[in-house]
Order: sequence, then C-alpha cells, then structure tokens
Amino acid sequence: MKTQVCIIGGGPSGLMLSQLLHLKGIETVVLERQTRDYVLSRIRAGVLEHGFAKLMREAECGERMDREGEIHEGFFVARGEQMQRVDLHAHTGNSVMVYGQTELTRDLYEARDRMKGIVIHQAEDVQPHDLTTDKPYVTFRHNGVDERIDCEYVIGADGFHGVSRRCIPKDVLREVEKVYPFGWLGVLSRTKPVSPELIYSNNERGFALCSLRSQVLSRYYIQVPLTDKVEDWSDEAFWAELKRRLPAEVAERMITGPSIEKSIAPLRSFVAEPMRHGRLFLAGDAAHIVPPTGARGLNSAASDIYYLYHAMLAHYQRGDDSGLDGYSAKALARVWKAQRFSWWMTSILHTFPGTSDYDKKLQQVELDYLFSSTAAQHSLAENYVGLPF
Ligand code: FAS
Ligand code: PHB
Repeated sequence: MKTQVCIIGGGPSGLMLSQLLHLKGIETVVLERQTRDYVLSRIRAGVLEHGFAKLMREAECGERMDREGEIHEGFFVARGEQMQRVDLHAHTGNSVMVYGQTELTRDLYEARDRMKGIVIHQAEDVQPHDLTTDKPYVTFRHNGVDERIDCEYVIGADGFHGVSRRCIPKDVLREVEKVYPFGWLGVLSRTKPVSPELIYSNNERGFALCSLRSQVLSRYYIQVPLTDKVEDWSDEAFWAELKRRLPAEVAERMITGPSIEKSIAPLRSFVAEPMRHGRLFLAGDAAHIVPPTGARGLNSAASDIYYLYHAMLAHYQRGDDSGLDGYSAKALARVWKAQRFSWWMTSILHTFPGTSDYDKKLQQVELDYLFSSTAAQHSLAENYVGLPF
C-alpha cells in the first residue's frame, strides 16, 4: 500500500488532519488501533475554542456542530457562596462552542466515510520505520495479515500512550511532566443542566465543575483523591458531594439522575519536544497533555493540526518546506501557553493535599484578584476562548 501521509491514530487529531488534507487532494491513510465503537465510547472534551469550530467548518464537518452545539459567551467561577461570571464576549468579542468530543469525532468519521477516506481500524502493532530517510514506511497487522504502507510523511496522532513518540531517539526527545495529586470523577447524566453556562467551583472540600453536552445531557466532575476507584462512588454519593461543593442557590436546583457514564481521569501536565523527527510529526496528545481544568486538551490538538495542515499544503502545492521545518517550534510556542493556562486554572481551583498555609492564602488572593479585576478576567477570557493560532 502507498500513500502520501500515513496518520497513526483515529482520534480527533488524526481524523481532522486526514479530512483537511483529503479536501486538498493530498492522500492519507489513518491507522487506528481500536474499533470505531470503542473510540466513540470515550467521553472526553466538551468545550471547543472558536478556532477549533472554524477548523471543523473548513473540514466540511461543522454542520451538526453548528446545529446542535451551543455557543457560550461566558462561564462562572464559584468560591463558597460567591459566583463571578467571566464575560468572554465582552472581553474578547469571541465565544466558545459547547459540543462533545464524542460527537465531533463521529462527525469526522462520517465525513471520512462520505469521501471514501481510508481509515483502518484494529490495526495492530503499528510501527513506523526509516523516519530519517525520504522513504519512511509503516508496518502493522490487520486481520492477522502483516501489512506495509510506504509513504512520504508519518503523523503521530496516537495519543499519550501511542507508539509514535517512542520512535524519537532518547537522546533527541525531551519530556517534562507535572503529575497532580488528585483526579477528576466525571458523570454524564440525562438530566437538565443545573446552569445554562459552565460553573467552575473552588470549594474547601475540593473542586467541582458543572458542564453540559446539551439541554438534556449534563456533565459534572468532582476532584477526588488518586486512590479513589469509580466503584467507590455510588450515584447518590456523587450527587451529594457535588452539591456540597456548589453555592447553595445552585445545589438547591440541581436535578439528579442515574449516571450513564462514570469515570475517573488522572490529571497531568506533559510536553514532549521536539514534535518532529525526520519525516515524523507529532500532534495532539501524542506530544502534550494538560489537566482538563482549562479545557485546552483537544483545543491544543487543533492548533497542531492547523499548523501541520498548512505546512503540508505549502509543501505539496508550492514545494515550500518552511512550514514543516518550523512546525515544532511554532506548535510548541502555543502548546506552552495552553500548558501555563491549564496549570494556573488547576492551581487556583483545586485543594492540594498537604499544601502550606502560605500557598492556601496565595490561592485565595488569586481568586480575590480574579473576582475584583477586569484585567484578570480579561486574561482568563482571552486564554479560554483560545489564543490566536
Ligand atoms: P486521542 O488520544 O483522542 O486519540 C489517539 C488515538 O490513537 C486513539 O483513538 C487511540 O486508540 C489511537 N492509538 C493509540 N496508540 C495507537 C497505536 N499504536 N496504533 C494505532 N492507533 C493508536 N480535553 C479537553 O479539552 N476537555 C476535557 O474535558 C478532556 N477530558 C479528557 C478525559 C480523558 C480521560 C482523557 C484521556 C483526555 C481528556 N481530554 C480533555 C483531552 C482529550 O480531549 C484529548 O486532548 C484529545 O482526545 C486529543 O485528541 P488526539 O490527539 O486525537 O488523541
Ligand atoms: C466537559 O464538559 O467535559 C468539560 C468542560 C470544561 C472543562 C473540562 C471538561 O474545562
């Protein structure tokens, strides 16, 4: 099998790039380890920067998002009984799109099918080869048969646990990481959301987040110790704890119901540099991870894909390799701004076990400043809607 760009990973990053390149006549093959149903069973991001929404439209995949997604022009930060609205539109003239990652991944798959894009599921033992030559190739096994794809470029869009990052030699790859001493217990329920806009709550019992997927599908999170297991949390226990961490006026109107999904995600900040090695380019979670507090994970993948898409266009249409040569530095510059914002949002909203009295005071003063300063709210708003690509 031959193609121009072999993409490892059929998550949002890989599918988006495949779709964008196909629309410009650049051939791709996507290799995905899991079944499509498995990929679509994962509940992840919920908030899209306007840049991501724009990319979905450019990929001719934005129609259902624009029909079913919700434009949000602000959100709330709660502290004890206090609630402060951050007016995204007033500060930036922009907004965010609330539309689940599961749905946009479904839209991307359907677009790939519509255009007869090649996405190979249950591709086992995917392995890139000869990445530092001008004839790289990728081997894998499918339905028990050993396969090979000869290509010109390999995109590692295979997430944090993928194979691509590990192809960069240890003496070249630099990885930095920060692991947080807690996780997020998330619940999806077919209930009316408690608030029309998101509520991020700093509470002495721990962080809580009220989000949504639609007006009949709520998404809630509470911070939990790393030692907690999902089975430790009944629905009743979850709802009771969530209410304790919200202002009384919000807790009182909470509509509870059975969880249709319940999971615990660990929180980490992680960056791998460089994001290029020869003909291999890393994108999305394969290269960087953020705690979901700032809703930057999926959105950081979007800017990687935007840069790679335009770099590939310049190469194939004009023989101009400046975009490819500058990709890693350009992508990392924006990745690190998202890292900073995600770390900052996490540091001001969560309780940190064993933190000093001084650091506790510092967190309260950060929140005092945010609640009292339009400049602080402007900074938060411009990061949340998405810094320019
Ligand atoms: P993904 O991990 O989504 O996709 C990579 C794909 O590669 C997967 O389908 C995987 O099966 C495949 N793959 C892996 N190894 C392979 C191999 N060897 N061969 C072939 N295929 C392989 N972000 C937010 O903004 N908000 C959130 O609330 C949020 N919650 C999250 C919760 C969890 C549990 C996780 C893990 C992430 C969350 N994220 C959130 C971040 C998430 O949305 C990612 O940023 C997003 O999935 C990134 O997309 P991809 O880069 O495509 O990586
Ligand atoms: C979600 O709806 O899953 C969500 C929203 C905002 C975040 C994190 C997760 O910051």
